Amino acid sequence: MIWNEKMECADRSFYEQNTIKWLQKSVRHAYDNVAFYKDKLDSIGMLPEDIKTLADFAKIDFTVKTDLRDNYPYGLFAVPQKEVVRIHGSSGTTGKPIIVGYTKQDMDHWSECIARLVGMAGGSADDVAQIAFGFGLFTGAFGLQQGLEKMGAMVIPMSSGNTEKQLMMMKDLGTTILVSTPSYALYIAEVMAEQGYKPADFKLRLGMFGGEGHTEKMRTQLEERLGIKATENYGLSEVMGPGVCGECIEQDGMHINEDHFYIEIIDSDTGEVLPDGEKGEVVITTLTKEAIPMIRYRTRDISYIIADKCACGRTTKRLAKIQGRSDDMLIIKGVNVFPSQVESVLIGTEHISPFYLLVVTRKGYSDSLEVRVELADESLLEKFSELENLEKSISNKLHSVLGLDAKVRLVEPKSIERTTGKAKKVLDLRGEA
Ligand code: DLL
Repeated sequence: MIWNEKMECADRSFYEQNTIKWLQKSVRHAYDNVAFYKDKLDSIGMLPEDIKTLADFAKIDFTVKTDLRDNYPYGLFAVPQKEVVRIHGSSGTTGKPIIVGYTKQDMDHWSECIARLVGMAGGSADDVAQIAFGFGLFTGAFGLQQGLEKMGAMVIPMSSGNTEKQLMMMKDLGTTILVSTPSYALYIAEVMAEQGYKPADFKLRLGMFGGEGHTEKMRTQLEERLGIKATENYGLSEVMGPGVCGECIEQDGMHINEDHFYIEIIDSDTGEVLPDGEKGEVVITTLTKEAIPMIRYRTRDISYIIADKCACGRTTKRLAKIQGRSDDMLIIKGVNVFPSQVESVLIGTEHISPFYLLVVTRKGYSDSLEVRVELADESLLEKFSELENLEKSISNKLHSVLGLDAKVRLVEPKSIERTTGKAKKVLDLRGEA
């Protein structure tokens, strides 16, 4: 169902006419209330009202993650603390988190954006949604919860972990939508099979996955193992959390909530804005955020914009599946390697499980990549020549995709750590030599 037809199916001219006005308004709010943005505009002699075209807007310097760290905790807030009703933070593992805030109106907008995403994914008020993201500073769980409730769905706030209980609730309460990271969903599917369940034993029909990417092959695995249609959605704490964009059932790019976010794609090296369809770094500007507006925030995520009409009837532009993060990219012997390239080779290969780990080491000046691949079951453990053939065939495939020799190490079933949140797929030991 289309939650907000007026906004999601508006004529393109509506967005073309209003985007500049919305940008001006958001920049004005930031300029008037946050010294950081006032300095940014003053340094180029620009006032918010000088933004007459998208090219004018592109003259404003980018905002980056360290700007949030440098202004920790409240330095980028644009409203007095008493107007802030909620705090969230980034999922970073080391150091101080990034802190973001929401006013009452921000919370309303957030629920609205998520309700649209639920509709896009094919959810409705009839659904029972199990949230298996961790509740806490992470934006995923609370964000999805309030939007699902706005839609009228029934929410089960399970949080992450305790997988057997997740399955019990899923079965007993008749869960129809699973909300989690794709890697946790895969783990849930594994435990489901171990316990002798089949997808048909559950009412599950839809996955709303996000917080990290997954390849198309991984999507197929999730759909088959859980008996669902798997959709994904994208966002980041700095600009709201989930709610920026989400896939419709066509599964071909994520519809952007264009009345709340303006997305540019830039060339990471030159900073130049690229046309629709060209791949580069995603830069997001919030159009309505009150508590902490973000102007031209560099996400480090790599994607492109799909502007043609979607078969679902929505007219909003779409963000293609995130291709990786520029800081996920490994450079090994001068070759660029994204974990997603490795995943695209591994997933679906016979005899191996979808869990893997990339280990990068350095000896002297030479880097090497080892790909730890887990055997699906014990059946090959004693068969030396078959193991050797499997290893060789994976290594050849990796060579043709990566253009690099990677050592493939087959490891025992269940020996790679499972995750209930965002998976860590790379162990880079180069700094430790
Ligand atoms: O992960 C917000 C979120 C929660 C989005 C739940 C969707 C669902 P952060 O913890 O700040 O916020 O992490 C943001 O996660 O810059 C991407 O690198 C990555 N990410 C999030 N969703 C996707 C996705 C949330 N669908 C960072 N595909 C972002 C690929 C994603 N990467």
